[in-house]
Amino acid sequence: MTTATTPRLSSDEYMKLEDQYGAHNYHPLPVVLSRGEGVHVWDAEGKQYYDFLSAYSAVNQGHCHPRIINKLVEQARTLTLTSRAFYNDQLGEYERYLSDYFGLEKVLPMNTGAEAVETAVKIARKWGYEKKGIPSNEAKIVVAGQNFHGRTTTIISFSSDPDAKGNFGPYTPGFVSVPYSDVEAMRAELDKDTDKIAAVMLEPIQGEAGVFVPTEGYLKAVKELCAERNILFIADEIQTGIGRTGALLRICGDCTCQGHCERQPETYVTPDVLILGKALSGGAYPVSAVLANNEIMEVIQPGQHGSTFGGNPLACAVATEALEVIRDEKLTQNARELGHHFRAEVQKIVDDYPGLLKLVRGKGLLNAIVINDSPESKTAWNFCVKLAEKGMLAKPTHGNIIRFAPPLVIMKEQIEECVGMIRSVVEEMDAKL
Ligand code: IF1
Repeated sequence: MTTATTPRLSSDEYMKLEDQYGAHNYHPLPVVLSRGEGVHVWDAEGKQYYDFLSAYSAVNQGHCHPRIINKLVEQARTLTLTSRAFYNDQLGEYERYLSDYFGLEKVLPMNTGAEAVETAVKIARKWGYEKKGIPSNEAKIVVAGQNFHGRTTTIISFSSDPDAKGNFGPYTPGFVSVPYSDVEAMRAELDKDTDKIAAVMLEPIQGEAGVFVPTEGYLKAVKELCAERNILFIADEIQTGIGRTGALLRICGDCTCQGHCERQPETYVTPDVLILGKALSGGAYPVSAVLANNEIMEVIQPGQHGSTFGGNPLACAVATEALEVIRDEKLTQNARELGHHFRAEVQKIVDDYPGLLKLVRGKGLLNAIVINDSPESKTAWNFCVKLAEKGMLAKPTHGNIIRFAPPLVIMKEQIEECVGMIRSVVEEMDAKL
């Protein structure tokens, strides 16, 4: 708590503190945030911004959503952590709620995204040995090039990003990478070693790769290839799930979304293993989960996996409320409608300034523009610095791509105001080309 005897520091001073005492594992934009509400955040000097990163899609419900925060405080006063050595009175109802919400029979609760991905990898391998009959220690999991699934030692073992991977070896074996959005490459790989492949794991849209949307029908085709070969399809919806892309999940299939998303059975598919994180708590607490049907989840027995904090009462209460907010406020629909509007408006800017902007792409409110310059250039970074000056926060990825992912509670007029800011930055930068 701030008291009268601890004066607040300036943004410069806060940045110096992080620089001096924190590990340098990030390179943040020079903005120090101290408050958030809905689509807005404020810096240490009180300047207001629209947040177009949403903590990498963790605050889909908006910053400090009052319902989620009230639930957090209420549960924090009652019971926070019991460990799984005992039952608690929140976990079972939460698991039932998640199971109904996403249409899969069982839930394994964890905390961070990377932990949930690790959990899915372990489940898939064990299923491979015990259900599919893969010879001991020979299971393979097929992933896609340019993937991002987190930062643990096993997960970076199948990364293609030299920064994420370099000098952290030796790496975990058992992963094969194929080009993303290429059905024939996937088919060839799955036909090579079919009896040893336990699973395929994909992001339904590649976030870190720069909001890379696969070709229409890709996910369904991969799911079919998997089903024909007794291979599990694992969907990492940590970033794409929970309304972000204008559907409850990017891969929706038979989910019991109760009218949440466009039901297009011909294009949507059901994953065998579903990984959720980020917005599962609305950003109020680290909550992740892996869902699968009984036949798969039953390979995990007591003592074989877990986490001190996984499934704690505070997490369960917060996550249930966060999902209810998505439903009650129709945030999935809002993401879909305003996403169309955003892309249409930004497309006009792209058309007007082809020298500076290459394209806009995305689904729902997970979008990106590609700057017409090399990934090594500073153009995208400078773009984001200028946007911040105007009152809008976004972050470059892969050098020349800028992701736009506001909280899903954003309104049409606010989208239009932000498109105006983008246009004015483009005008200023284009004049200097
Ligand atoms: C960072 C990106 C976003 C994820 C998918 C698992 C995880 C993530 C699909 C791991 C995490 C983050 C982490 C963040 C940057 C980030 C990111 F730029 F790398 F691509 F969101 F856009 N699967 N994504 O996107 O979840 O363990 O972090 O909870 O700072 O590393 P986590």
